[in-house]
Amino acid sequence: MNKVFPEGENGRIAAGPKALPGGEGDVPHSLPRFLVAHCGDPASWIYSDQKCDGTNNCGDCSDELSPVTVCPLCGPGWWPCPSTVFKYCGCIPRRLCRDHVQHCSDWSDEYACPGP
Ligand SMILES: [Ca+2]
Repeated sequence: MNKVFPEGENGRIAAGPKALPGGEGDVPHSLPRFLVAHCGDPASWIYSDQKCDGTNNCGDCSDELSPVTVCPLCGPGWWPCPSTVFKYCGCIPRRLCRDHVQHCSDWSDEYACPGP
């Protein structure tokens, strides 16, 4: 599938459903249903492969966290914690651990995470 909207850091999509084609409230009926996932806000939608990809695409993390979305545990390159960064939700990339900048609300990225 070709995605035509701008991409953010590391090829990931810049956060926010409003960046998507069609925009808020305009679920593309031309797309197969399995390609579209809804956010906690029913007016917002994302592509299905943006669920559980570690990036806050819905803006409220409903694509990454329960009760709207059930994701597997953080992958090997990720550290589980409540993120202070809008882009992330329940996991942050381990490369952000031990960089002397807080990325977890409990500071576990600096004190508990062993690093990348
Ligand atoms: Ca996501």
